Amino acid sequence: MRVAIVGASGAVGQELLRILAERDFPVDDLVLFGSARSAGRKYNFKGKDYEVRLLQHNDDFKGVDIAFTSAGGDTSEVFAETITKHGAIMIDNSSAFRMCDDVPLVVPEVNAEDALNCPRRIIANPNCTTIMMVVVMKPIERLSHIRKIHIASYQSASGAGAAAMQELEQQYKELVEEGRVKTINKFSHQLAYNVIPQIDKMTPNDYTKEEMKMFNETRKIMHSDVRTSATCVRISSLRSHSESVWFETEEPISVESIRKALAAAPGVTLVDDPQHYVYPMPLDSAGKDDIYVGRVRKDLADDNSNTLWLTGDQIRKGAALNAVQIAEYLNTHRKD
Ligand code: 11C
Repeated sequence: MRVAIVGASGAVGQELLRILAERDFPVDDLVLFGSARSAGRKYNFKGKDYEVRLLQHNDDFKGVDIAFTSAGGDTSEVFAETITKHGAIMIDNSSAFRMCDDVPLVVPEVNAEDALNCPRRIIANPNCTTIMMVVVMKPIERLSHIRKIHIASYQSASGAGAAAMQELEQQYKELVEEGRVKTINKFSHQLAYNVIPQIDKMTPNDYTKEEMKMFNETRKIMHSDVRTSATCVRISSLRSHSESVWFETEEPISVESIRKALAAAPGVTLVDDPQHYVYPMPLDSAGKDDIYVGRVRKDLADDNSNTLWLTGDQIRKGAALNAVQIAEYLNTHRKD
C-alpha cells in the first residue's frame, strides 16, 4: 500500500509513524507531507528516511491508497479534493467532516462497518474524548440502552498538540527558574499548577465546541439518541485524557454486569480494585493502546444510573491508533 501522512511533524503524525511500524501495517511506500515549516525534515520509518514534502495542490497523491490527515480542520477542508481525487481514501483526524451525512465517523470497536460506506472517500476520526468514552459505553449499551451521559473530562496538554506539551513543560521550568510563568501561547491561561474549564471555542449555548462534539459525535457513532452533557477541562498532565462518566440506562443494571461486560470488551482493560488503591491514572495509560476503566459503582442519586472513571492515551487511541485501526479494517473488508 502507498500511505501518505499529512501533518507528519505533529504529535499525531509522529505517533502514526510509530503505530504503522509497530502494527506492521502493509506500507510499501510512504509519503510525508507538511507545512512550509516542516517541509524538508526527515523521519525514519522501518530503517529508511523519508523527507517531508510541502503540501500543495498538485498530483502528489496519485497512487496513494490511504492518506492519514492530521494538520487541522482548515487544511483538511482545503486539501480534501486534492487528496482524494486520484482514489486515495482520506482518514481525517480533524473535525472538518465529522458531522457530514456522507462521511462516516468511525471507532472500530463500535461501528467499524460504517467505514465501508464512504462516498466521498473521506472517513472521519472522532474527537479523542469521544472515542475513549464510546469504546467504554458500547459494551454497556448492549446490556441496556443508555439514555443520558454526564461527563467531566480531565484532558492533558497533549490534546492541544506537540507545541502545547512543550509549553506546559516550559511553564513549569519558568516557575522553578524565575518564579512566574511567561509563556502562554497555546492555552488561554497558565496551565501549570492550574486547571482550565474550557477546551476549544465557546458556542452560543455556553457549551464549548469540545463539549458539543461529545454530544453530537456520540450519537452519530453509536447510532443512538443518547444525550451527553459534558464539562471538558484541561489539566496539567502531559499526556492521556481521563473522564468521569455518569450514565443512565433504560433498565437498572448491576455493577457486576458492567464489570463483566467491560472485562470482555475489545480495547478496554478493567483496573478496578479501589479498596487497594487500584484504579487507572493517566501516567499509567500514557503510551498504551487500551482505554482503562475503574471506580465502577452505582450512582447514589439515581437507581438507573452508574458511574465510572476512564483514562486513555489521547494521541494513540484518541487519534493515531484509531485511524490506523480504521485503515486495517478497510484493508481486510473493502473490495476495491
Ligand atoms: C483536546 N480533544 O484535548 C481535543 C483535541 O476535535 O480532534 C482534539 C480536537 C479534535 O484539546
